[in-house]
Amino acid sequence: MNRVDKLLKDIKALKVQGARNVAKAGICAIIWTVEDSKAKTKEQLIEELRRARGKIMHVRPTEPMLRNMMRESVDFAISEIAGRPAASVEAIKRKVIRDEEEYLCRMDAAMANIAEFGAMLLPEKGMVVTHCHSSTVTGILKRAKKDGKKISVVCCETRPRFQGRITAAELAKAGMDVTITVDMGLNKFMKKADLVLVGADAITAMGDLINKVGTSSVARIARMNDVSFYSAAELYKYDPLTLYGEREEIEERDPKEVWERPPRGVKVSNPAFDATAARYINGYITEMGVVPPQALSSIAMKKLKGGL
Ligand code: RUB
Repeated sequence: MNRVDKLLKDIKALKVQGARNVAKAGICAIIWTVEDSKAKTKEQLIEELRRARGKIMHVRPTEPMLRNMMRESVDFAISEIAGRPAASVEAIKRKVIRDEEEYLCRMDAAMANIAEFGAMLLPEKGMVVTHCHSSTVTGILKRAKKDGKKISVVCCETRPRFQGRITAAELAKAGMDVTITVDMGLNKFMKKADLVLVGADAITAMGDLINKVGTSSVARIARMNDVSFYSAAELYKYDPLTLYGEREEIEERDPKEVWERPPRGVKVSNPAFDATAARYINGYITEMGVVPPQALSSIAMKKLKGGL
């Protein structure tokens, strides 16, 4: 198995998890495709890039950030190749790799902005509830700590794959006050929470949020307790297809993740994500600032250069 296929297998198996990490891995897979390419002509290189993009885009269905970045970066690479008729194939490969690395740098810059905006939103001292593991959320929380804020964090364990443990371990390592609870154990904490902060896998044209299954219940519990609910998301999480009425496909994962050998007659449901309606969301923390769900679509469309 070549290293690109191995990486895609790791994404499928959640060894690489979270929308940003998956999108970064997608860019990395394009870089490796070019590094390992045997293409002798530009046409062959374009064909290899298109084939790799097709494979990468479909590795996790509910990840518009991956799709958007694959569309944009590979389209850009193809236009660069076409626009340099005099350049050698080797020179073109080097250029494509540099451009893809630029995408990774821009992702880091966007993350730094989100961390700054998010940290400003948090109180000087207080409790934040989160769900699953979002690198964007942990980035904000660590930035808040660096800014001197005293934040305690409660995270759900996030069955069946326990991504909450990744969050808890990461924040504890960063020296933060963190508690993990069973997924339905939030009630006790929500009464005292100042804010809920979750990540995003997809955002629809209506401003609805698709994130780890259970997020919509967390949002409802927050609303019942009058606690503000924010999602931290790069604008690439927006899915432009939803502007045309397309529904976000929710990934259904292997039932064995829930119950290895259930008794005969027991059906197992294992959706990876669920949808939280915009009305439960106070705002999205993006690289352009904190925006209400209703405004996200128009701001995101400006960033997604290729649109669809
Ligand atoms: C992860 C998850 C995260 C988002 C955002 O689900 O739902 O909240 O992907 O993460 P899974 P990030 O573990 O199934 O990938 O902020 O890192 O993009």
